[in-house]
Amino acid sequence: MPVHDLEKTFLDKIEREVKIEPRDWMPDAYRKNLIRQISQHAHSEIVGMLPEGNWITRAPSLKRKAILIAKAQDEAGHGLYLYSATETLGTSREETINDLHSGKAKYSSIFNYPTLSWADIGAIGWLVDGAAIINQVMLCRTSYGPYARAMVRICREESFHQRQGFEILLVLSRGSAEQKAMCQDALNRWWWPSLMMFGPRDSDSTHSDQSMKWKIKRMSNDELRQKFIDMIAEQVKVLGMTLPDPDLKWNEERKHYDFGAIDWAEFWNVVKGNGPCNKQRIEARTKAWDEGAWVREAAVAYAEKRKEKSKSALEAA
Ligand code: BYC
Repeated sequence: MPVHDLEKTFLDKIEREVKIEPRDWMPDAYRKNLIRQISQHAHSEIVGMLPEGNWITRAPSLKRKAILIAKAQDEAGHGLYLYSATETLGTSREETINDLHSGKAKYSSIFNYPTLSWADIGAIGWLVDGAAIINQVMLCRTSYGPYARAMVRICREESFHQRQGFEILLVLSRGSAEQKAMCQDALNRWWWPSLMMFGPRDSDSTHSDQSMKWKIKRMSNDELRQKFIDMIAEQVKVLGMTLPDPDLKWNEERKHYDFGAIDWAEFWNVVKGNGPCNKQRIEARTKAWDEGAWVREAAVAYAEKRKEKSKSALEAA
């Protein structure tokens, strides 16, 4: 079929909300854009385990430790679904992971901030997973089938994560003066970086226009950010805490919360690799990859042995 007709069929599917599947024809730029976004999403899940991992050995009780381990394990699983979805687009996992280690591929800016107290684990669950859900609910309707299907399961697990985070903060917010202060301090530090998770303002977003046309993205960065702010500004009242933004105010006319200026210079600085923990995060991932080489080699050797065994069994039959 001529490319023109293939493209027409592709666009027609997008228009009719029919999912694009791995073996379908797709424009090169669509494939590239998806590889970029899905692999970055996978890296975020994997790197995102590091700030939380910092607290597994120091969780305040056995129950808290078990919950945190389960949450980090979910994130490893999310990373794996997403690496697999990336592979369906014709790229190898090694290539994708090399791009993370070499600094070519990004991961969410939020994971370049340190987790200084136990309350940070609550703030990550409530704010970071909360922001992730708002973004990912939209991605359940993304046009690429494997990505959309992975998102459905991921969103279910993320809602549990968000609730566990909120519960950690709720307990602290009802505790001693010291615990209350710890809770407020965590919110003060995580609020602005969590707003940056949605990406640059729409006017500065490179990919949004095309991604919206192809229905990879179904809502813009600014729309999702506003949705998140409206949700959190209400939920924070239950905690009896405040958000560190004096300009945060309900606007009756807009039916949304107004909010103060985001420090975009800080965002770009972190994205470019100069955040508080960028170096540490990549070093930890590279070390884990190198030290895990023997596991990958053993898995390949085992798979080959099994293949050989079933081949000889077939020949003997
Ligand atoms: N951080 O054109 P734009 C989780 C980059 S993990 C770093 O608007 P796009 C969790 C962007 O990549 C869930 N970079 O981009 C895990 C682009 O640069 P490139 C994480 C950012 O793609 C463990 C440039 O800026 N969620 O929940 O249309 C523990 C221009 O941006 C960021 C996802 O990954 C950022 N925040 O829109 C706890 C969601 N923002 O690639 C929790 C999937 C932008 O041209 N991703 N950049 O070099 C998306 O939905 C979209 O990629 C974004 C950005 C909305 C993030």
